[in-house]
Amino acid sequence: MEKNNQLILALDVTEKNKALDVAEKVYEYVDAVKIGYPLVLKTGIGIIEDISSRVPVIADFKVADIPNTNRLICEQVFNSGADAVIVHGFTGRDSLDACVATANEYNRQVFVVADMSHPGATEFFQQVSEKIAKMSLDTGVSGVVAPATRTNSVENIRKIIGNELAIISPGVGAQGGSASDVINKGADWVITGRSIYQSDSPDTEAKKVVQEIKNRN
Ligand code: 3DU
Repeated sequence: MEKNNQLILALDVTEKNKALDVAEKVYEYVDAVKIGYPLVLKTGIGIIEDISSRVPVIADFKVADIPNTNRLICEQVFNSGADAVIVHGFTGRDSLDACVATANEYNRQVFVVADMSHPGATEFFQQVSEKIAKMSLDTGVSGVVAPATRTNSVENIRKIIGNELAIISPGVGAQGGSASDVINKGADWVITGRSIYQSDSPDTEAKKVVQEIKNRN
């Protein structure tokens, strides 16, 4: 994934035509499209191939199983044409290693969820997020996911991972996070879904985010 506009679209619509229409409108503004369970469960995994012919696809399946099952899941994800997969780290190093080994076979990428953006993340996730960030170093992953809704977490995780890993950051727009703030705190890309795909003009919304990032102080 090339770092141009620093924007990743979260394409969480459930109708194939809507997905293709929104994607078509925003291709020029996004560096990747993130596709997860809502769209794949409704339309089938072929949607990843459809979109990946135009732009890199990050498959957000938050893979969280034993190593063998993780390997089987990642094989299907990469066979579908995805460029990267998002996996959980709390399942432990062996489960993460299985994802990375599979990604290496396909020459693809892995991102690890280091912290989450919703209020409930403070109940359990925050207590392990630093450990997950540390564990992710030297594993061969490309980066971590950290929340735009809590930029102090992004700042902290950036200190832990240095420049070795990228940070992709969801929570901009509908969840209240600011694109310029989280990029200033160390994120490489922001992830935005609803504020773009629910808009009457997804291209205008995507362009706004890109301009906010480019013009930030
Ligand atoms: O809130 P939005 O509609 O902009 O979408 C955010 C996307 O990022 C959505 O796909 C969600 O599942 C994902 N995500 C988070 O929002 C927060 C996380 O910590 C991890 C992933």
